[in-house]
Amino acid sequence: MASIELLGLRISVYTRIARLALEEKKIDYELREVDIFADAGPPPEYLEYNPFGTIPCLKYGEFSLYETGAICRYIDEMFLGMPLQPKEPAPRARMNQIIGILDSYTYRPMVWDVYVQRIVVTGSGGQADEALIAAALPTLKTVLQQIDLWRGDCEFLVGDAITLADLYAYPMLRYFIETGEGAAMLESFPQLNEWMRQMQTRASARATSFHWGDDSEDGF
Ligand SMILES: N[C@@H](CCC(=O)N[C@@H](CS)C(=O)NCC(=O)O)C(=O)O
Repeated sequence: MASIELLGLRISVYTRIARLALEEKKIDYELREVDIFADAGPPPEYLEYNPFGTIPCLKYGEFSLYETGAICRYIDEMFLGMPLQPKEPAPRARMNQIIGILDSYTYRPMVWDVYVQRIVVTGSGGQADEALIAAALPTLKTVLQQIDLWRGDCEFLVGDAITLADLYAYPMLRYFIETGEGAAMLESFPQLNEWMRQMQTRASARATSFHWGDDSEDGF
């Protein structure tokens, strides 16, 4: 059998989503770090796999694939292991709706506008753009309200089995809760906070920790 390679970065949210899918399915793979954020831009050889320069990209023999949604669904449908998508149309649609919301209205404000400003920019001696952070928060609250409402009393975001919706939400929220604003917002949704704690204990979360040398992520 050909081996699976994932081109990406350990610190990248979308790389982690694909890794979580591989880990949950218990599939062997190799993470190959590609520094798309280098001053010179993505390495030219990477652009041959993905001309848009975003990560991750999956390689399986001669087959290569970029766009995390396509990668995760391929992993789930191609390989044996625990299913990561509901079979029934309504929960499957809800899962896809959550993924759409996370892609369209969450990733940029949550990770770039709040986390990067609050943690990365200030951590390197700069001044956070407070206006950018303030503008991001109302939308992020709406995102959490929606996810919390749909989840109800279920163990995971869509029903009582883990799905791709959980694997998408976790890495974004994991960065968000490192900020004061994110931690406070999540605490105002106690059930979602508990879901986060449960996600954090999973072997897949530990195996894909963002933080070098830290397998526990006991940061909140
Ligand atoms: N639509 C892409 C988005 C992936 C994405 O934005 N990845 C980030 C890293 S977490 C990235 O490559 N950013 C660089 C850029 O946008 O140029 C996907 O689903 O894979």
